[in-house]
Amino acid sequence: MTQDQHRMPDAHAVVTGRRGAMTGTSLMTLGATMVAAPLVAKLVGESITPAAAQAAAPETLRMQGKAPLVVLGDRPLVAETPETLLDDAVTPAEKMFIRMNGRIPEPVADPGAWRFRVEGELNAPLELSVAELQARFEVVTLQLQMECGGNGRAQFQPQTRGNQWTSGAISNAEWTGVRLRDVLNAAGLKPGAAFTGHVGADPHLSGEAGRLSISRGMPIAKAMDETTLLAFRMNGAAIPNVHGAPLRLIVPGWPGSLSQKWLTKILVRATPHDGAGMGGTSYRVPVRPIVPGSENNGRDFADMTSMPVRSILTNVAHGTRLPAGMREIDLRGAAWAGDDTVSALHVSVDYGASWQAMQVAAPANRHAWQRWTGKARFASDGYFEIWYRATDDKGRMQPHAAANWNPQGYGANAISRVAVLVG
Ligand SMILES: Nc1nc2c(c(=O)[nH]1)N[C@H]1C(S)=C(S)[C@@H](COP(=O)(O)O)O[C@H]1N2
Ligand SMILES: [Mo]
Repeated sequence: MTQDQHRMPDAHAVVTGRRGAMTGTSLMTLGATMVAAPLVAKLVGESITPAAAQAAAPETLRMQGKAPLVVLGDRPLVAETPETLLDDAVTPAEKMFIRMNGRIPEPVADPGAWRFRVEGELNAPLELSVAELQARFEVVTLQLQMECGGNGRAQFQPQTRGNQWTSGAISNAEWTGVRLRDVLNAAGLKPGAAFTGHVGADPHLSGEAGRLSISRGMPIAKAMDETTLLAFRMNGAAIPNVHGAPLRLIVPGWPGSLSQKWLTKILVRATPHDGAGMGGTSYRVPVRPIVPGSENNGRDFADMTSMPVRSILTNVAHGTRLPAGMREIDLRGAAWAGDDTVSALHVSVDYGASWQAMQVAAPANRHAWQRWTGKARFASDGYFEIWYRATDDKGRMQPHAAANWNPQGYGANAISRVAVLVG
């Protein structure tokens, strides 16, 4: 099998199964009792888990090498990671969310022989194998967050089209590769080099040869950022096939769609790239806010760049029931802010009337997410909601409701809420 001529494996043979309404952690066994209460239904529209927002129980991914992720779509395959599965500082392969736009290609037999090209506005276009990339350029290893541009989409009202992600389209793996910047410098940028365009080898859903499922691009400055990598290893092992082996682009902090999997080519262009997923309302948001639910062709929109600040709570699941008399619970999670860093994480157990500061660790390196820890205190037994809110280093907080409504539902980063019942 060559990289340009994939058979059409049936990615859709992925088996899924129904499961209970809540995510499967040990705490949830107790929590399920409580979630049956109608009050949870009233929370829909906030980011209170997809499970609660759906009448039917979610489908669970059953795929070799993957945890029981929540399946949002199977054609193409899309699965999100419940927040409580994101409790590791470095996201293990099995817990990484999956976003396919086309079909999953067949694994390649010889990863080192995979060919990659840079062409376009360059003095000397290059074609190199993965083995040559590795030998010729400095190899770096970084923890990098990768978040889908549509993460949080389920918060939008009215509902927007696309996969109804809650907060689980995020990963923070440790990627090993070479800097795209070093490769572009070796090829020599011409003065007109202003944008990139990315090409991968996954077959289109239709099966039509040569048709790309997604092909996005970015301004050259982001391509030249020292954390933009051509990655060939993940978490010290081979990249799993579904996550883009043998070679993928990692563009941390910007919409995940830029992080092309099964990467074969990067075009350097004088004008913005015009591939699948560019222009119109694709990965574009209003510059001037529009009326929620209104029609818009996106002509006046701007391409999404850095993702907004967001946080997750990774050790307490929504619907957790705690023993009577319990007055304190340890909390921990992660927070990130695109190209920026997170400067604070606050928790409220009284609907935002008062907030307590948690401890936020420094990122392992630029563009890694940050872990946070702290405690929530309850004045009595009863029903509480833990609200958690991150603030970035520019002072921007997660808002109370998803802002800047747009037809394809990008950039929703409202405060998340997890319900707990004490006693
Ligand atoms: N070749 C290719 N690259 C791709 C995609 C795809 O469908 N094909 N999906 C993109 C999108 S929209 C996202 S959010 C990330 C998801 O990466 P993951 O599935 O490894 O988590 O990959 C991006 N790169
Ligand atoms: Mo995405």
